[in-house]
Amino acid sequence: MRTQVGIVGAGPAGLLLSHLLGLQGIDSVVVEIRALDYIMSRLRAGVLEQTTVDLFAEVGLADRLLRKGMRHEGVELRFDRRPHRIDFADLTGGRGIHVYAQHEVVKDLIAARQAAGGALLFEVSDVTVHDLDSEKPAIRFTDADGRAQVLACDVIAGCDGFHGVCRQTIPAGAVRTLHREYPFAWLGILARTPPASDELIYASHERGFALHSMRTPEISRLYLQVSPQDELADWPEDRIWSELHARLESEEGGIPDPGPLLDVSITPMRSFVVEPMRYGRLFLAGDAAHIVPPTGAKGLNLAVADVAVLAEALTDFYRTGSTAGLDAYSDRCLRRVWRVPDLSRGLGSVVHRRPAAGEVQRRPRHPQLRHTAGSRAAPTTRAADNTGPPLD
Ligand code: FAS
Ligand code: PHB
Repeated sequence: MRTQVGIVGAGPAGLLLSHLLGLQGIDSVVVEIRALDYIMSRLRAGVLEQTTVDLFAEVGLADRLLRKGMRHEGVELRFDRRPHRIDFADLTGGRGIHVYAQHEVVKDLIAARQAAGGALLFEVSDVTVHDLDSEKPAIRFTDADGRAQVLACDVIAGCDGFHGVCRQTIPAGAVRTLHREYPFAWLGILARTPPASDELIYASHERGFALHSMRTPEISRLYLQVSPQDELADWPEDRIWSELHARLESEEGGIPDPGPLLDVSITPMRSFVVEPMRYGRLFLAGDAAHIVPPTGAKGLNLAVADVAVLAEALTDFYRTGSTAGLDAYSDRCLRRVWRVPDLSRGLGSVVHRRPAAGEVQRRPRHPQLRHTAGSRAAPTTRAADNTGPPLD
């Protein structure tokens, strides 16, 4: 088999890259270890920056998003049992966010690839990547029918997530990895109960952090800060609801009624970045190159930004033969990536309760939140960051 760009992983990064390249007449093949049904139902992110929505609209991927997604023009920080709203639209000249589930984004991307006749190979196995420091790298894999395949390409895009094979194939010492584990995790639930708020609520409470998000007018998505040692068995349904109610309490209501749990999971909190995001003809994008705590709701949006830059660089490469864009790829993406841990940690450290934090660390939390919500400068920065910096 032969293609121009071999893509490992059919998450948002790999599928969007294949779509953007297809629009430029550049051939690609996507190889994915999981089944189509699985990746179209995998529960993940839910918040799209304005920058991501604008890009999707530009490349014909926003029809269903704009019809079914929920546009928010602000967010609520909840502390001292009171709501404090940050008005994104007012502070950014009309920008907002869209709440639209990641698996819906993946469905739209798959539909667009299938409509364009894109090559998507699911349920492959034994994926390995080779000759990355040559001009003819290759992806070896076993296809869904058990046949051994070799996909020769000019470039490989490693879009295979944090646990993927591509980054692990890079020789030790050729890249640097920076990571940090946080002393808390998030218990996430999906519940069939109408959201109790029209916008997201980030709640800081002495019992710990809570987040009220949603997926549809009938389905709420809620998160609780828990200990990284906790297991699902430690969190029976009634404990989840009583803790949510305690942490979301407010003089002005806005607390969801308990409802049937559709999904419960615990996600560890970590930051991880690999530098550079490239090795020879292998370009890493999305979670394969960086993981950020979900406090900033940036994971999916960063993956989108990476492949927008990579698609532009590859288009230039195939149009003009210039490798300038490819050579600048990692620096351009890392400039954006390094803004996020600070962002997430910035909010993360004030809304989360640090188990070992002493009085000196705990006391400033709410005054900091009051500043974040109260003045004009701080919320403007927060609004600009949440709605997404422009693709530069
Ligand atoms: P993905 O992980 O989405 O996709 C990688 C793909 O590669 C997968 O389909 C995988 O099956 C495939 N793959 C792996 N190894 C392979 C191999 N060897 N060969 C072929 N294919 C291979 N972000 C938020 O902003 N908000 C959230 O609420 C949020 N919740 C999250 C919850 C969880 C449990 C996780 C893990 C992440 C969450 N994120 C969230 C971050 C998430 O949205 C990611 O940033 C986003 O999925 C990144 O997209 P990709 O880089 O495409 O990676
Ligand atoms: C979500 O809706 O899943 C979500 C929203 C905001 C976050 C993280 C997750 O910061």
